Parts: sequence; C-alpha cells; structure tokens
Amino acid sequence: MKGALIGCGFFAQNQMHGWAGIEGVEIVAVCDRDPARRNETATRFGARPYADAAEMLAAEDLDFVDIATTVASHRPLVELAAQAGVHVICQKPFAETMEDARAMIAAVDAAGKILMVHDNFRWQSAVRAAIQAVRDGAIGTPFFGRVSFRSGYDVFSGQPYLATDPRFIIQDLGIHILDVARALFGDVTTLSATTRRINSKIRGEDVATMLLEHENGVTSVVDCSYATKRQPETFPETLLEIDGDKGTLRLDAGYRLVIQTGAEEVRDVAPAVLPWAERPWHNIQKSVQLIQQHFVDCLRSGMQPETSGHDNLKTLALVEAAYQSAADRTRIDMRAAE
Ligand code: NAD
Ligand code: 89Y
Repeated sequence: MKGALIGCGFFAQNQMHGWAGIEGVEIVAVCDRDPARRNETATRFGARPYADAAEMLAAEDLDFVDIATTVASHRPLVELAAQAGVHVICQKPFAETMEDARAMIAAVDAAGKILMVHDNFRWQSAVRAAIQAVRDGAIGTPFFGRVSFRSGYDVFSGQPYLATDPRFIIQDLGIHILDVARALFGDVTTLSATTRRINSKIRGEDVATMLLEHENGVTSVVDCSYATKRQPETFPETLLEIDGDKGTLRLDAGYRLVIQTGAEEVRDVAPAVLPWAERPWHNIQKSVQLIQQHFVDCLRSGMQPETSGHDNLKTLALVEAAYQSAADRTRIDMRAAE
C-alpha cells in the first residue's frame, strides 16, 4: 500500500515513524510548503519531497494520504485527496466548523473512499485496556464515568499555535477526551460545560469541565486542564473512574488498571516504549502506530474505522456544544446539534 504525508511538522515525525512500523505500507512521498521541513523529513524517511499537495497527488500513484497539517488547511486538502480518488487519514481537530466537516465527509463519500480522523487517544494502550474491560462487562453495566486529563506540561514549546489560537484545550485536547468518553459510554444526549483561562500568557481556555448524559443512561464528567501543577506530572495520561452495577474500574496514574468486583484485579497496562519513542510521549507515540494499523486493517477489509469522518462528526458536535454551553451557561441537547 502506498501513502503520502502532507505536513512535515512537529507531530508528523511520529506519524512517519509509525508508518515505518506497519507491514505492507510505504510512505513514498511527503509534502510541506516549508522547504527545510519537507526535505529533512524526506531524507530521514526516504520519500520524495513535494512543495505542493496537488502536484504530489498528480505525480504519485497513491492508495492514501495522511494529512498532518493544522486544522485550517484540512478542508482544501481533504477535498483535493477526494478528487484524486485516494483514502484519507486526517489529524484532529478534523474541522473548524461542522459545515467544513460535513463537506469533507461528503467529498470522500462521493469518491467511494475511506476517511478516518486521527483521534488517537482511544488507541492509547491503557485506555484501550479499559475500553475492552468495560465492553467485556467486567464491571457490569456502567452508570457513572470520569474521564480526566490534568497536567501542567509545557505543550506550547512544541506547538506554539496552542498559545495563540482563540480556542485551546477543548478543541486541541478535550476533543480526544470526549472521544474516549464516547468510546466508553456511547453517544451523548446532553452536555454542559464551564471553561477558565488560568495561564495569562495564552489566548484560549486552559481548563474545561464538562458534564455529559449518554443515551445508555451513563452520566460522565470529562475534565481537562493544562493548569494543573501536579507531581508526579501525568502528561499525557488519561485517567478513568468508572462505576458499574457489578463493580468499579480505575485507570490510575502510572498506567495502573484496577478492577474491583468483590475481588481486586490490578493490571500494569503501560504502553510499550517503541525504539524511536521518547518519554513521556511514548504513550501517544504507541497509539499513533495502533490507530494507523486500524486504518490499514479497515482499508484491507473495507470496514469503517472507529473514528471515521461520520463518527467524528459526533465528537466535533460535542466540542462545539462545550464552547456554546460555556459561553451561554446553557445545557445543550445533542440530538439537535449534529
Ligand atoms: P506544525 O505546525 O508543526 O506542522 C504543520 C505543517 O504543515 C507545517 O510544517 C506547515 O508548513 C505544513 N502545512 C500547512 N498547510 C500546508 C499545506 N496546505 N500544504 C503543505 N504543507 C502544509 O503542526 P503540528 O504541531 O505537527 O500539528 C499538526 C496537527 O497534528 C494538528 O492538527 C494538531 O492538533 C495535531 N496533533 C495531534 C496529536 C495527536 O496526538 N493526535 C498531537 C499533536 C498534534
Ligand atoms: O495537540 C495535542 C494532542 O493531540 O495530544 C496532546 C497535544 O500534543 C497537546 O495537547
């Protein structure tokens, strides 16, 4: 299977390493407007460099493109890929507006290709172990969940746009945590949220607390912070507390999964540190490879990815609803919001 990467920035390096570990896949070309970035990435991974995505799509015979640019360029690039008739995997946040998201989904659908959003936190090894345990009924039927990400890690040095974009934590990070809540408890009926900015040097919100009602009756709290000065620092771990009618599940700091149902089971669910990975990012880096493997499995089988464009519309609707609820102090009915 032949692929090409568009956007050779900070996070794309993880994606290139990830692809190198997937059997039967070769990234034959990379594209970036920035000459230093495209040439360095092309040399490091042995691919042909392009300055322009349209030129690359015309010149190369590709099965898929991997879009690793920031959100503003997603719509034109996804539409270009659809016109070229290739499958698409695109980084989160997928779109700045629901209208853009719907247009991209329609374009790839019309081309008869698969579109997956790279919303990878549900593929973190520890989170995946918890999702599997809940789906297997380990604690019976869940009625309460807390999906929590609290950190003081400096994300701004690697991703400076996070300090200057008008929206920060919900659009950048909360989107993953909301997606994990959906993977655990399913679709959402209502959402309410509060936001704060604690760090005065940034433009957007760095704290968000969201209350969700799910269709299956679960109530969940999704809480995110980049203003939490905690030792030990837990970046980039997602922590979980889930209560079911037969027991409780906790995913605690240090990748420790605890399931209590009378008896107690404690599992070490720490992610592997891949040879190219570095702590503390190894958790996210391993999840990149797992979501890429899922994408390739879907291309081979024709199955829809878990975070397909259509599915991700529901996560994006939660992001929009959270900003709206925080601004208006209202509770949003999600059945009207997609
Ligand atoms: P970045 O700014 O470092 O890199 C983006 C690159 O895209 C730049 O080099 C830029 O020149 C290039 N680019 C932009 N538009 C282009 C176009 N039309 N054609 C060719 N090249 C173009 O950004 P980043 O920090 O690597 O983030 C990229 C995306 O990855 C963001 O959406 C971010 O939210 C996401 N991200 C995801 C995770 C995750 O765990 N899933 C982690 C970090 C970042
Ligand atoms: O951009 C974000 C993401 O997707 O995961 C962590 C991150 O890099 C910073 O919040």
